[in-house]
Amino acid sequence: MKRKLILALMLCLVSSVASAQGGTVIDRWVIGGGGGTAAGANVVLHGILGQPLVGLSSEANIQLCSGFLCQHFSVSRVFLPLTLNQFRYCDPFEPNDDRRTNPWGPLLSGQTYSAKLCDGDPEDNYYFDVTATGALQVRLQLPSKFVGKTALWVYKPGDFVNPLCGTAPVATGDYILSCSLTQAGRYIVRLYAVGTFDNSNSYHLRVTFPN
Ligand SMILES: [Ca+2]
Repeated sequence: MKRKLILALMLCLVSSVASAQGGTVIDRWVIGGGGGTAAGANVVLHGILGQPLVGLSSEANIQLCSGFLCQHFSVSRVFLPLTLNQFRYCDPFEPNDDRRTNPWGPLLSGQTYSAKLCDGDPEDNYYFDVTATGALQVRLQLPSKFVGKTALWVYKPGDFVNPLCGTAPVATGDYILSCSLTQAGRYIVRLYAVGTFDNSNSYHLRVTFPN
């Protein structure tokens, strides 16, 4: 209740100032329910909760901005919900956080790939294409803080739910997973860490399969 009262007073104050300066108005359907900035190491969030209209109206000697983001944008409309951040992908294979929609690939048999599981990077997914049945070997080398906290799963073609093989947690820093590929097609390798991340050190992944 107190928050609503403060908000109402703020809107009345802005509106009256605007009117006194010569006719610029804030539309009555503008809602200002929150706002502000929260900053971390590499992330800045601008909160605009409850602001369906963000824009700038100008006259000769006055400009009114009906939203907290006007200092950053010159757009006339912003639609809810809007959350902006400055998250930067921490390896060249991202975004690859969803095995169904954006796995990176194809991985080449016998080639080692280096990537990271960073802060805000929920999981990494890759695919590789198999043309013949046979043995699969996945070698995963982990930075020390991921040992005992990382899951590694392989999914067969057309099944994103039940892993063909894998393990969780991976208990050693140099782990080899072996299983049989009984059909040709596109396979998924999925890995993620639970409760930790590493912005500096890479893991190394190598998949070997018949092709
Ligand atoms: Ca990653």
